[in-house]
Amino acid sequence: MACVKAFGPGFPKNRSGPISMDHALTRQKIKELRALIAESDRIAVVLQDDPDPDAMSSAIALRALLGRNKQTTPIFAFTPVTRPENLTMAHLLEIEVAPADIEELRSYDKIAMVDVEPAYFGGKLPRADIVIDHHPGYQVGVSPFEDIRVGYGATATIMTEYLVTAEERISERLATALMYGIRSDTLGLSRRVTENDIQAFVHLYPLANYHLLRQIDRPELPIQFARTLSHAMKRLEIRDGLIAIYLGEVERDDLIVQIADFCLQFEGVQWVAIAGKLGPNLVIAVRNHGLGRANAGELVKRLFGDIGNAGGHRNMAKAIIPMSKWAERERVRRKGDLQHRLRELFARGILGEADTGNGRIQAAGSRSA
Ligand SMILES: [Mn+2]
Repeated sequence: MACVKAFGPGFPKNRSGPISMDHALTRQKIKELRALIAESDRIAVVLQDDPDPDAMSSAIALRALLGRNKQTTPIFAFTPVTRPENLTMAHLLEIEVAPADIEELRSYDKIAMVDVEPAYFGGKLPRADIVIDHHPGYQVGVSPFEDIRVGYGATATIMTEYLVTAEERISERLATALMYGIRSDTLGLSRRVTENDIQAFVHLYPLANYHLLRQIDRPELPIQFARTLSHAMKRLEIRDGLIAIYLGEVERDDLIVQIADFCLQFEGVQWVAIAGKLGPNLVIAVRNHGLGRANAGELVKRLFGDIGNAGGHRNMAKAIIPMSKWAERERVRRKGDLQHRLRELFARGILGEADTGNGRIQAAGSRSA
């Protein structure tokens, strides 16, 4: 993996000790955390909807830190894991995420959450005792135990620091999960990465299982994907670093997402917009490499916020637009026309981002830098 090579195998030894791993703070936090929990407590760990690798790995790390197992400390989420890589991770690393149910959660002595904060759940949780997260913008001081480290690239980094400071053994499974969590939240140590994230990553590196990591990177795909893909490839055209494809009617939302992820891997591609008709809606999945100041979430809001639900992150976003609203505004429904219009909208939108300084379009081929 290039990202690790860049730091060299002697990377951690060349540093003057644990400069930024704040052991004193972390040791204090571990003491607080352990003091809060009674041996007999049943603890539920609740994750964000559609849990991601950072959330799942942090959950099993918390369990390990507290010396617990899946019976005494199960993991819950209100909606299941959907992304194929994340499903593969959960499967290969045997991380069970059960469907959350408010009534059931009431029966737990403590509720913990990692990589998410109480406000995310809008008051539907009966309680929130333990909160460990790195997301900015939430009110602090709402739970008995909080450790919010906004500068960190991943919650898995905080959890790694806990385990290291507590001198807990980090199993191969746990190291693999945490490393994958850090890697995916920081896009392979390229986004919002701090010294702490790199230190944690380097610590986990010799403990992880590379065979498993590779399997997670190349998940099994549903067979429908082949059909949708062959159809999509016939319509593939890369122009100005942009792929825009309208798939027509699709059976499942995740097929649109998978085609979008797949297309982003082609050489010279900076942006991908894949649309499909799903029931009464036009669903558009948007991807970019998260480089520069390009912002997919902002772009879809600008393009489609007036006719549908649109939003997301810098590197991935989605729009769900009632077909009737789309047709009313755009006046195209036929496959070829719709794809053509999709390309026009995105090409102009992406340029607009560059013009206003909201984004930057990298020259084709420069992204390997
Ligand atoms: Mn995270």
